[in-house]
Parts: sequence; C-alpha cells; structure tokens
Amino acid sequence: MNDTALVVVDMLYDFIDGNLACQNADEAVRETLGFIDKMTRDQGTDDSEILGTYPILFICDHHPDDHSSFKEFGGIWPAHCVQGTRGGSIHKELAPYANEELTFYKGTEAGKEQYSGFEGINSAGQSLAEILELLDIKDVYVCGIATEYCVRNTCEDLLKAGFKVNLLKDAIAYVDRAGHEKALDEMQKEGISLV
Ligand code: VGL
Ligand code: ZN
Repeated sequence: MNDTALVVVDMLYDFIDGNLACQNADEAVRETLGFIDKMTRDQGTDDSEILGTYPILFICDHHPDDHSSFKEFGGIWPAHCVQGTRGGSIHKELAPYANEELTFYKGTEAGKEQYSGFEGINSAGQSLAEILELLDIKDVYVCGIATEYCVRNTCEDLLKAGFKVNLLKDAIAYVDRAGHEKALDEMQKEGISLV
C-alpha cells in the first residue's frame, strides 16, 4: 500500500463557499476527511509513519488578481482563488494535512489557464508527476473540485502518465450536475475507476 497517494484538488474556499462555490462542496470536504481518517486508521496510530506511508498532495488554483480567466479580463469565471486571499486557501480542516513540498500551485501566470494539477509546481519548482515518481507512487486516489474542470484534467493527465487512477466519487464537487455526471461517465470509459 505504500505505493498509494491521495491527490486533493482545489479544496479552496472560493470553490466551497466563495465566488465560485460548487455543488456538493461541503459533502466533498466531509468525505475527504473521512477518507483520510480511514486510510490513517488502516495504517495504525503512528502519525509520522502514516504521513510517510500515505502522502497527501494538494493542488491549488492560485491566480494573480488580474488573471485572464476572470470575466473582467476576458475570461469565463468570476474572480476566484486570488493569491493571498481566504478564497484561495485550503479548507481549514484539510490544511493541517498539507505540507509545502506536496502543495502544487497552478494558474499563477495572468495569461495562462491551467485546469490540470499536472501543470502545477510546488515552491521548489517541482511538478506533481516528478514528486509522485520520487515517492514511487503507482496508485492515486483523487478528490476535489470541480469535477468537470480541474478534477477531470488532473485525472486524465495522471492516467496518461501511467498511474492507476481512483476517483472518490462522493468526495468531488461540481459546477453543474449534468456536466458532472457526463464527466464521470466519460472518465470511467477512459479507464478511471470510480470508487
Ligand atoms: C477551476 C474554474 C476555474 C478548477 C479552476 O480547478 O476546476 N474551475 N478555475
Ligand atoms: Zn481558476
């Protein structure tokens, strides 16, 4: 099991209760905490060992305040996840599980939209793929927001890179219910497991 990791995508306040609040977000946070609790318990009680055994990686949408995806700058979204704001911060119950090397920021350049966690880098400039390889991870569980955008793009890139991808279907939130269901269906056909 030590080839397994959890990737938490954009569980940030703007996607939960802020400018771009998504459906099922509170439930998705609860489910994620439940999953972490369960995987922790399966490994016994030694916290340091658990963290070594089951890395939890965080993806964060992390925009400058003039990002091109914002409506006022020609994009399709309300302003969201601006660097240094509450809206761009990881939910407080999940934040204790985040560490710097395993936190990847995307959408940091004003001119570039980045939905995939694969385009994010940590503070040392390392990518998600690089770190997953260093940790010798083969099997990845994914949860987060939003199903149709960042979750989907991240899952598809993980699959392309050769990982076994398990999407925690109750631990994801979405912009639109029909879009969510269509995305789940298509992802499953591509070889992503819904668990
Ligand atoms: C996302 C909308 C805007 C996402 C990011 O990560 O799913 N969605 N920016
Ligand atoms: Zn964004």
